[in-house]
Amino acid sequence: MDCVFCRVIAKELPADFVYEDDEIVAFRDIHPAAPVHVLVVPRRHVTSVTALTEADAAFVGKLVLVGARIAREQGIADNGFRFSTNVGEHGRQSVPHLHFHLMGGRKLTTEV
Ligand code: DGP
Repeated sequence: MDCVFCRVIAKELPADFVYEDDEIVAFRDIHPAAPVHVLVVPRRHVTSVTALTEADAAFVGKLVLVGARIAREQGIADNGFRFSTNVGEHGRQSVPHLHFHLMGGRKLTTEV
């Protein structure tokens, strides 16, 4: 298995998990860019949002709802946060396994 997030999900690599269910996990980013920086990740290996289909519509909704739930649990929902996904080279995606960055805990810049 050469996907780093598949290895994290398989517990072959350590991570600080904040959420797990049968389809989705969330763990803290190894290089946090904000006081709260969590990655919301499908267990299933999907490269990016461009690999999703109409059949994934409900699943995408669940990913967003899990992100909002973790934001509330982490205490950043009231002041606001960013929930974003990078895609491909121009999007500066470095790990080719779909993930949403949940970032908050300070006023973010346009860059981060
Ligand atoms: P992106 O550039 O959008 O593909 O974001 C990938 C993020 O994943 C980046 O912020 C660093 C983080 N990351 C990379 N490898 C690991 C790891 O092994 N563990 C954890 N917790 N985060 C990782």
